[in-house]
Amino acid sequence: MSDSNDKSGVSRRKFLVASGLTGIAAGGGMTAALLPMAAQSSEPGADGYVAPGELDDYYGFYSSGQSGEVRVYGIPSMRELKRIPVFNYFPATGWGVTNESRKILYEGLTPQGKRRADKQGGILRNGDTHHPHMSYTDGTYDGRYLFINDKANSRVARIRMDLMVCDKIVQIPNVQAVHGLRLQKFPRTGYVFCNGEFMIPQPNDGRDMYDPSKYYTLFSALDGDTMEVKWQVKVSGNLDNTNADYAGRYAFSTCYNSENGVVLGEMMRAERDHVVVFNIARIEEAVKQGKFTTIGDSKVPVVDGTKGSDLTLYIPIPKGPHGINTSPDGKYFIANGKLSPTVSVVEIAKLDEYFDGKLKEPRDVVVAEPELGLGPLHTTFDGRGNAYTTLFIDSQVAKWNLEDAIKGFKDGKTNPIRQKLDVHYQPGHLNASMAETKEADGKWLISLNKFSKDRFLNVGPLKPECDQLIDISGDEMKLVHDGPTYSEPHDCIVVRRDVLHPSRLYDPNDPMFDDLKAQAKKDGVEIGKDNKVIRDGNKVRLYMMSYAPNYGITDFKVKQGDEVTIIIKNIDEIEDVTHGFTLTNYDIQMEISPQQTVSVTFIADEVGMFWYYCQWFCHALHMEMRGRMMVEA
Ligand code: CUK
Ligand code: CUA
Repeated sequence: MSDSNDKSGVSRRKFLVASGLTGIAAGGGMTAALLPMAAQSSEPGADGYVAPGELDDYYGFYSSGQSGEVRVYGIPSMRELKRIPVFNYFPATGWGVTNESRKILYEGLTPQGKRRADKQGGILRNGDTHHPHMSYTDGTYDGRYLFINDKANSRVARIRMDLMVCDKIVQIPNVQAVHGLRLQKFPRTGYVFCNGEFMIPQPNDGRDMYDPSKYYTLFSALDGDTMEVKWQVKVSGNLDNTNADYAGRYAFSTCYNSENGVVLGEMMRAERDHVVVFNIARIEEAVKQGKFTTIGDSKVPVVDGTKGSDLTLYIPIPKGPHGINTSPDGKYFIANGKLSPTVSVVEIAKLDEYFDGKLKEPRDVVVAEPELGLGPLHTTFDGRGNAYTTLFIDSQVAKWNLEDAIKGFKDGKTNPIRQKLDVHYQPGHLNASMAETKEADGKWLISLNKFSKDRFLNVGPLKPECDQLIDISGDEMKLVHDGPTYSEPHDCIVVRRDVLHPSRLYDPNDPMFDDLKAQAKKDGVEIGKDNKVIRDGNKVRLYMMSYAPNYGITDFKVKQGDEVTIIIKNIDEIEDVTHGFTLTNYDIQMEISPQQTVSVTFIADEVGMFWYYCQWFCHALHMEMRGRMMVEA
């Protein structure tokens, strides 16, 4: 079987259109009414229609806001393919239940985070994901990892793209509300840059909490390979969104609270806030030379990048800027005005001039500031020189031309706006296919709209969002599809499918299983070969295999109060034959995919007979796949 993610997408697409036409010819008027777009369109698949059995050309990776997970979509069909649990608890896979997931959820927490988790049975329960971004090599996606922030508990997670499961979570010390997150694009990722959104007293141990003038926040860089926080930068004002250039030299963040306010009125006072630019080489040099401090019990080096520092540049930007987006040619970044109808275009080459002392005024790096409409939040690109900006208040996407905006800034008359398209309603992020890379291809754009109002069947006061698919391959944007999504994706990236090569089965030699193998070795057991119960004082370890439709052990007994660990390897090698282990009335449930080994530990505190069963439908005899645990008094 050939790799389904190769570039044969083009030929599949042609086949799709051809077969669509055949259907119309054969089926007469009725079929034509159902399939008109494929027939009328000169652009293959311009309607976003992907026939049953056909594969999408792109993956969409969506955050999920306060649901705490990552979602995987097919684009352009907008079919939801998978939910990857990250900062949430997810019974279907046992995320937050299995020993392996609980270790990932716990070990990267700060001491304060661990104390909080300990009081709640070892996990933090909430997450708020906003910004999913895929690792880069040389300015484009390399398909290794996806990183995502958690605003609710100030964490960053990494997802392995070969398995599409989370493998690391780290809580960022000394900050609250990790919001903006972007990755180093060149030479590779490299750094994961993240913003602590809220200013807090430092150290936050009760001493200065009534003196907001002492509050500040930090910009953090972690190492995407080790997931260690390498350094932090103390800044003036707060930090909202962030991004990086395509040369590995700069990161830049928006600030909507340059006033250092703690209530809304105070945060709104200034006509201009700012973008702060971080000079990566200078920061690394300062850390190397020991020009840093540390905060509280954290050992992370903190350098001073507040106003006046030569590590940073503060560019005044009107007013409360939000999203910040780098053009795929690497020449510009765009700060989106939010409370100002403008976006500010900064030429990245001018940052070099500023840091070299050739420019005097921070505003000299701004090369355009077009007025686009009300509430510009985020911008994306088509790789053909055009930018697309969401207008939250106007409920529109504005398409505009970058070079014309720069011309207009000089001559005061060139109008860069090409088109405004109504979206439904109140868009936040938007992202075009591959637009966050130097391979932006300008085919599809997703507008992630905060309100759906009347676009779907009414489901009560809490409604889905409305993500809209827009064809941007031609001169005009065309709205082609509405897709409901639930609480509450902020952002997504659209990734060409050939970038990814996910595994079909787990690899039993994956290092993720090393801990279990080491334990098994001590117990004289070979995982995947033996079905055995090991007693070790009041600890019981049960090793078994699963294979459709059987468990290796269908009866075992333990004593009340025993600490029981169940270790199961699914030895099926057939793709998609996932088993599960649910221990009834013990609140335990987990997934075991082919060639995966998982474990769960619990105290057998209730006496009696308890059935366990497989909860993933795996076989005609799936209902019969069960066994009994006897807990003796
Ligand atoms: S933020 Cu949500 S719409 Cu968290 Cu990226 Cu702008
Ligand atoms: Cu195994 Cu259902």
